[in-house]
Amino acid sequence: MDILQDLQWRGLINQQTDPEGLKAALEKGKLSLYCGTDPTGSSLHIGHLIPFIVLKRFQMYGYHPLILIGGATGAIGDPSGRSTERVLQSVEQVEANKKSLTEQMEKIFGPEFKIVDNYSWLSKLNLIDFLRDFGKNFSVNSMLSKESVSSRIEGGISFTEFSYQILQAIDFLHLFEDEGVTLQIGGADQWGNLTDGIDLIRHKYSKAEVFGLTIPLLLKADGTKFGKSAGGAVWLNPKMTSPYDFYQFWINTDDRDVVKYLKYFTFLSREEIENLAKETEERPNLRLAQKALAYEVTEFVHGKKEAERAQKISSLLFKGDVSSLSAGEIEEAFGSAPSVSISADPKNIVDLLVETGIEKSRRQAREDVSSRAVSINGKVEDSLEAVVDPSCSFEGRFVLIRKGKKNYTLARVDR
Ligand code: 629
Repeated sequence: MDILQDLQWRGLINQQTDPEGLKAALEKGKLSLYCGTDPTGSSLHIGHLIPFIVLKRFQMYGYHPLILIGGATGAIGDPSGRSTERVLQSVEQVEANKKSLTEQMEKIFGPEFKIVDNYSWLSKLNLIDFLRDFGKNFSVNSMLSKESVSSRIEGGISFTEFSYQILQAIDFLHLFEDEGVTLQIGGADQWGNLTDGIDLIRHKYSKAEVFGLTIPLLLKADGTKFGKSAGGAVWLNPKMTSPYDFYQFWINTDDRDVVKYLKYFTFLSREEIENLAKETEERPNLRLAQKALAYEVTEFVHGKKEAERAQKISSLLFKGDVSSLSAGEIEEAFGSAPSVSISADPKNIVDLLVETGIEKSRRQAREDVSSRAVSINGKVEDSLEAVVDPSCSFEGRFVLIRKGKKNYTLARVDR
């Protein structure tokens, strides 16, 4: 299988400017390509990840990928895929975001990925040169016809965002000249920006063989937006979405989506993915495909140690075996569950449930305990006389209270 067949099989190709030409160029061997992202936030989320994983796939086939962080374009705002004008970010904000995104990319993709910042060339352009050297090559009519602009004519678009496409085109030209980059990839929303770059390069170098390739927008089987969990976006920054929550997001993938995600997000082989597809058909309740997906993506983003830890927490919780978790693991697993604080002294179970607000009344608390609906640190507690000693569990730091099937409350012990 070559890279294009691989991408095709994975369903990762949306549009290509010149499929035959790109195929021929790839067959020749060496080729450099890039994908950019703007520092509009302090972390990437899993939606951003797709084209960068595609970069990695190219690298695995021996091509040379570059990541561009848009220090300049991030200060302008891409109208692509947006229905309303963006609020300008402050220069300091762009700077801070750029720093975190660069670190994040370095951590995930490693030192063999070159990272460039378009601020280093775009900030050197002066207005007169910009209009003379580049503006002349853009027809306003064609700029207006781009989906990113035409969809905004009615609602309005500023000159700032309207000009964005020229900047991204200059980037492609710059990377073509300086780094020999001949292919730009991006999500489907980037098509207009990619083709602008190719047109600009061809204005100057009429015989240049340059290409654009876009990746389909990922849609979920149930029609809702990909990449959102109950708590909002799924971030790559472990401080914003813990590795355990990240793992959990993938574990919860619908059977109808799981094979597609394995193809998009993992480096498992065709054979491995086809086996998991068969497992999902024949034994969906084992959720082997979801487990493989969660492990692989968590490992790619957070590393082996975190992936194994998330896997362990998840399987112990599934078995209801919380007592084998460490205090740190409890904190990670229940960090987003409701939490209360309690004192360190031993207390009666009914008092505990009422004082923490888990139960509204003593009567209700007694009823739930007697009917075996309450468990403490993973064990059902049905005696009304039971005493809970916070110093006895999870290094004296937590008591984990469960009411009903899965309503967990994490009681943090005051120290
Ligand atoms: C200068 C800036 C370039 C090349 C690209 C860019 C960024 C591009 C953009 N991308 C999106 C972003 O930054 O806005 N103009 O949020 C985002 N991208 C990943 C995918 C995308 C795209 O980071 O390409 O399609 C989302 O899946 O929206 O010289």
